[in-house]
Amino acid sequence: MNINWYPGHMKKTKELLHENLKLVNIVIEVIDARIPISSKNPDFDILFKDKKRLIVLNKYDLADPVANKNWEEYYKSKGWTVVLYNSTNNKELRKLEMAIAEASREIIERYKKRGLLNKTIKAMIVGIPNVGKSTLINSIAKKKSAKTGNMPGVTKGKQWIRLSGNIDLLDTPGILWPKFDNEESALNLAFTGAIKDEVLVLEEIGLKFIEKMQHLGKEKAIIEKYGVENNDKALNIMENIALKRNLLYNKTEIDYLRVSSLILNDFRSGKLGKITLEKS
Ligand SMILES: Nc1nc2c(ncn2[C@@H]2O[C@H](COP(=O)(O)OP(=O)(O)O)[C@@H](O)[C@H]2O)c(=O)[nH]1
Ligand SMILES: [Mg+2]
Repeated sequence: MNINWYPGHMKKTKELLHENLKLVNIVIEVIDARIPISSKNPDFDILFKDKKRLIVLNKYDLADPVANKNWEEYYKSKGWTVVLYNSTNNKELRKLEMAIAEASREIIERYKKRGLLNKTIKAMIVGIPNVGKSTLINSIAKKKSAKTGNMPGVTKGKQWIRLSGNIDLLDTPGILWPKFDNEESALNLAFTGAIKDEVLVLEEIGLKFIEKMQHLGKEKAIIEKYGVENNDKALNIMENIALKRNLLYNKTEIDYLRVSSLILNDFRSGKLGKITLEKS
């Protein structure tokens, strides 16, 4: 699979990321709990090596509860603060604030020793497309008042959102690019919608998704959702779904595009159940 990622805009996006990184002590990396490896790029460990890290396993409401626990432990064992989060539920905001406070503790201690009691901690949100950065920032901004930064060293016009515990969050996220080092990661990104459908052959992605579910031993989620007969061949399952749902051309031919869209949209919106595509 050959995917052209971010044609053209990447240079400017990278420059902005580097500029904003200089302003913050903490990097809040949002990843997709359904694909906790593919929605991360190991290159960023170098990019963020001087920063405190908070890993937000976002969309955990769509992911498998047991896998969520395992992934939380996995990233904690790397020494990072980790939080399972649902950006669409602002009742969870307190949980996020507490995680940010935990990640800030060391820096606050250091400030205290130097007599800097009221110094604010500055944080920014980063992540690849579609992990929920904007949803997260908007939900925070709605609850908190945004203020224009006029602090020394802060570029004029940048907006900061004040969180509890003297923490200022930059209101624009840093956009990262995923690593396409193997087809499996690229497919995982396609399944979750992190790659725009327009650049994909959706019929192929739908088929690969059924194969992936078979590989994970989770094909039952598909079989039961659409009430079709199971089959070792993913293509047969797909065709059975199309027949069942009447997704046909001229009343006879399978409409592979529509049946693929149906399955992928149902997965993306959680209608196939809580599914994690990667094992820790
Ligand atoms: N179920 C669920 N959906 C989410 C969550 N966070 C974001 N989304 C959805 O994921 C999609 C992409 O979110 P967006 O904030 O635009 O991602 P961004 O590209 O990282 O800014 C949107 O449809 C959001 O509603 C979450 O925690 N749970
Ligand atoms: Mg966004």
